[in-house]
Amino acid sequence: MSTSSKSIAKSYAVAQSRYAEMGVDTEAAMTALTRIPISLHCWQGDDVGGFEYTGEGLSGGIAVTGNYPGKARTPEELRADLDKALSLIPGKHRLNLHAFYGEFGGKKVDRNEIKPSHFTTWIDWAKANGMGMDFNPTCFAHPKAADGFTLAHPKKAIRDFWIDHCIASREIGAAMGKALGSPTVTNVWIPDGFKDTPVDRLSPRQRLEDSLDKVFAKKLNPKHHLDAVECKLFGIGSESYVVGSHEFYMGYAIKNQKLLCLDAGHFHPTEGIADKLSSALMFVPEILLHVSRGVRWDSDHVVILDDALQAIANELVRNKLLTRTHIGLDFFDASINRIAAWTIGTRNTLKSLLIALLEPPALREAEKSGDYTARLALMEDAKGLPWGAVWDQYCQARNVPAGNDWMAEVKSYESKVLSKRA
Ligand code: RNT
Ligand code: ZN
Repeated sequence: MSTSSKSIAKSYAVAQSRYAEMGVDTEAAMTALTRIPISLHCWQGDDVGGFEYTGEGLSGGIAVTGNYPGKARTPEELRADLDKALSLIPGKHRLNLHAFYGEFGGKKVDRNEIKPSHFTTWIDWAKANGMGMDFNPTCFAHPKAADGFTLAHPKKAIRDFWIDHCIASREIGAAMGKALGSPTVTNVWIPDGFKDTPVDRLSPRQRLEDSLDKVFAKKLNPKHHLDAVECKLFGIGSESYVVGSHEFYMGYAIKNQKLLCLDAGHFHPTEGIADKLSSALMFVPEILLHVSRGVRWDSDHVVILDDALQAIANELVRNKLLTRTHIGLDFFDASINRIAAWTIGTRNTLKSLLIALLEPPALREAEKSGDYTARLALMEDAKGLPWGAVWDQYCQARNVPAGNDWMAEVKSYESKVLSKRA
């Protein structure tokens, strides 16, 4: 049964007055939500496969499990799937592309040879959709990354190859940002690390700093392009040591005033990233978020509306950090319908932001007056406020299915399109 527009309007009216009693303007919250773009990661659509000539398997200590039928095999299929997902997500968003999703016309174009021209169709597609784009060098799934090191490799020739790839990626990012009139965040993540306990933890980090300095040597116009660096605690095959740790990149980003990328799955399993935002943003210019969900390890499960996600959204809204935070997604699940995965994860991220935007001012007032009993009581009661009715209204007003109605669209796309992909 689909959600009827009459019942949505009715529930919303009740919710609106309930929130008004608490001093919350639901219309203002919805307007604020429309201004928050989420960068959808292309790699959920094809299990981090990319479109290169090599067919090199995924590597770099990240892994996708599952073989749900219908994954995108070509750029056209991936764009069609993204179109479908975007039609089920309220608001204007962005596309986050990895370098190995370039369109190389079946030719061997190695990573150090990529050019903005390999991304023209993506840029045109984003332009037609009124979307900005973000970008990433792909420092994995390549023979020159096979021994687990890239920018911190002991061999200069290998380091130089990856430096050139990252430089090429920044140029592509800048071209995207210029073409689309909104800065592209190009995020450098490398897998470099050791499976077992290293003797020398320092030299690889010195090499990484040197490589990054070379990658970032050319100044690019911040109107078109921003650099981010992503830290990590461990990966599969780099359990004992990751060169680009949190401390490394926190230091590097502060020293060089780069964006720090915080991925929700890149810390100890019970460590959240929410509490890092207010601190990091005192010292780095901006933040890139990789909203993800680790289950026991950095498993990149689809984002759900859990406490960790809500804590991130609360921090961003309460401290007015949204203008300096770029929100991107980073999960990949091949065990369920991939378009549903995008839709669920993105809608949940938006829901968490809406809930944060609807927070009653009484919480902060209780804290200010030193009444921590009231703060806790209000915080817990706020969880029961009718935000779901506001969400449905938000979706309906933007011509996007409310409630669970989007699932019917995914099912129909699955039978009409995905099931035909062998
Ligand atoms: C890996 C990082 C990185 C990747 C993507 C594909 O642990 O999270 O962001 O997931 O670049
Ligand atoms: Zn990430």
